[in-house]
Amino acid sequence: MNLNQQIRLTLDNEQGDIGVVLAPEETELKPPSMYQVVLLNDDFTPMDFVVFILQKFFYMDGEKAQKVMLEIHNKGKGICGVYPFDIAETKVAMVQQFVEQNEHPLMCDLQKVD
Ligand code: TYC
Repeated sequence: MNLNQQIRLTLDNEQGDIGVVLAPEETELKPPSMYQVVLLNDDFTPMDFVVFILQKFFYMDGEKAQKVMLEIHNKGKGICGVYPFDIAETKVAMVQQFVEQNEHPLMCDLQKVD
């Protein structure tokens, strides 16, 4: 499908055309910006709880979730997934709600990918 088709708007009355508006032929199309969902380390959230979050909300298998959890634990933060803004924002909200329900201090945030 050609997304750069020319848009031509013709305004007319009974006598004929009274005006034509042409949109620019080349419209620059950019892919949407992407956002990383990140988890931050803390000293209190149980490791198993973080592994559970990575599996439940980011669909990681047990091995991958364990690896990412340890990376966060050792380096201070880690990437859970990369999504368009609306999905990243929803994931953060879902994780935050689940964390609050379980009364852990775990922090989840999003960061724009350059
Ligand atoms: N540092 C935590 C502990 O030792 C584990 C942990 C890992 C906490 C990752 C948060 O995002 C986190 N229990």
